[in-house]
Amino acid sequence: MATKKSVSFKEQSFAKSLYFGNILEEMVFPYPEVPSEEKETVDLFIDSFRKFSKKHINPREMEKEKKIPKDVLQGLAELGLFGLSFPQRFGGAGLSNTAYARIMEEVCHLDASLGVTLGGHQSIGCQGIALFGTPEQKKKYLPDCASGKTLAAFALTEPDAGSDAAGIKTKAILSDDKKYYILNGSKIWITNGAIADLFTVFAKTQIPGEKGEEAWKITAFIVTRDMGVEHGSEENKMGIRASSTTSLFFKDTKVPVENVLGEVGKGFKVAMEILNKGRLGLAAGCLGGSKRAIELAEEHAKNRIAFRRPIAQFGMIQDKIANMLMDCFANESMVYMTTGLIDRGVEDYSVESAICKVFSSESAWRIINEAMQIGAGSAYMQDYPYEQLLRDARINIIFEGTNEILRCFITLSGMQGPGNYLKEVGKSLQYPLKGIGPLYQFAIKKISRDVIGIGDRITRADTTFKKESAVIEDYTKELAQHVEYVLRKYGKDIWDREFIQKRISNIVIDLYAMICTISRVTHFIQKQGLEKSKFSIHLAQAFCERAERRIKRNFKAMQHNDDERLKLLADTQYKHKDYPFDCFS
Ligand code: MYA
Repeated sequence: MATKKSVSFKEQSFAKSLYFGNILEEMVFPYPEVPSEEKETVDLFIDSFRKFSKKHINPREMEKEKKIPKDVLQGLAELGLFGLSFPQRFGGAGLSNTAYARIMEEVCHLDASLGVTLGGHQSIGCQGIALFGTPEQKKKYLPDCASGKTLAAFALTEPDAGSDAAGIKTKAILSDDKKYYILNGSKIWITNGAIADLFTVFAKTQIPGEKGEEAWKITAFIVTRDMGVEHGSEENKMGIRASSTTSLFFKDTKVPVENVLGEVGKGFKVAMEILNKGRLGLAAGCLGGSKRAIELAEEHAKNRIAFRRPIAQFGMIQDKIANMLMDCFANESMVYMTTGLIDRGVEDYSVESAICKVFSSESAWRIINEAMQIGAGSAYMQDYPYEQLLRDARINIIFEGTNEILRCFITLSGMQGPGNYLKEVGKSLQYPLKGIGPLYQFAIKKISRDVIGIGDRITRADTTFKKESAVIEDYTKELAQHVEYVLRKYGKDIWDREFIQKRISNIVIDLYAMICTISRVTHFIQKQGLEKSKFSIHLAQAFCERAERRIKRNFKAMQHNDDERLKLLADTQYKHKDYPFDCFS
């Protein structure tokens, strides 16, 4: 009888395994739990933040003034909020990824600008030093970053390089004495641009290529303001107005060679790894905003009387509240599942983190928008917090990787595994002896999936979720079949098939959301019994039912769609300057 191979947490990616049709349930069951000592620490942070904010923070006022007062930043620094996840030996609080996310959630529950400032600093601004810094760099820079004495920023985006991050033009040329890199170029839309003193900057450096030719590759640098960094004026933004967003300019900025972060020429990977972490902080922030919106909407719905009843009792309001809740619950389950995976040592969480960012930002947008509808006329007025919440939330779908590029990433990165196997299988058939290894491995994966069923069963979910588990199993199998089909059909041209990428990413997002949700509620049931878990069981089942419908639609549309017509419509419109119809012509 076949026995399951034990899964090494560190080497696996749960989301990527779905593309092979495998469900690595050992990774997602049991739902990760925070040790009680860390819970106490987080409670202390949250409690002190709440007390401080009650006295000193006025989100509406900060938005009007378009800045966070210095004493607020100072107060947050004193509370230890600038170095939450950095090691204690460098002055940080040494919190886990889960604890960090929980505190970011709390901060953004109050105000997104605060979250963006703190996140811009430690999720991405100086995160690179913690992840890739040498012992000297960490010793030199992290303590001041952790204490809040130095505020940090992440400088990647340029006028001609946003989603296509590899296209940056800022150059770093090694000085003749080889002691400095001279930076020239500019960056745009940099969070903390005007208030930061330390920047993680990405620039192209000249590297000898494999055949002796020179190639320009990205390198990451730690740049401090005093090396010569200028910033532009504050951007006038739709939301997160109290946070600082400016351009940055480097004009013959001399950066010592010791300030190269990671390896020369390997800066793209440095940027991506930082963003993998950053996207989770953002997802946790969106969760905070979503919870706030639900609370506001609920309060309004209970108190607003129409037709002699609180509007909370009307079906259309109940429908909204229920949908907001289940989206938020699924989002929360995914975010803390993913941070839990990282805390348990998983190294590749890039796809999971992108999934959380996409789901979180879009669900927050839906939830806040629905809260606004429930709050109706009042919510539209600036005297109430809804409209600021809505404006603040919009950016999340855009920054730290637009949701469009992240959907491409989720699909293409996930397909890379099966793609490589198929490529190797192709080679194997050409050179059967040399390729016996890959061919054998692919066959094993395929047989284990299609015949024996290894790795495609959910055995650890509570029996309450029998139906949901079966749906995940069936659709994971179907996903792998579709992946194999499109890879065989399009080969590497799949990168240019965005309609397909969108559908596959949406299926994977929903599968991940479903499994995280049922794992979490299974954990509740084991801890507190069925009766006390009823509310969460209903939430999970309601969410899964909707996710199932979406997945079904997406699979169906893989075969039956009008993608070509949509392309034609867009291309035809591009030939016109304006909207070409008028009811009078
Ligand atoms: S910061 C700016 C954000 N910018 C972006 O996110 C850029 C988006 N673009 C990309 O991510 C990349 O360019 C993509 C790759 C994905 C499109 N992890 O050939 P490739 C590897 C690990 O596919 P490209 C901001 O907004 C890949 O496997 N590795 O590259 C501030 C390959 O490796 P290998 C990765 O086609 C906001 C290699 O790289 C990853 O050029 C402030 C090349 O890949 C990855 N993820 O494009 C926020 N991706 O060669 C403040 C790729 O070995 C905080 N690779 O095969 C807010 C918090 C609070 C929020 C509160 C709200 C309420």
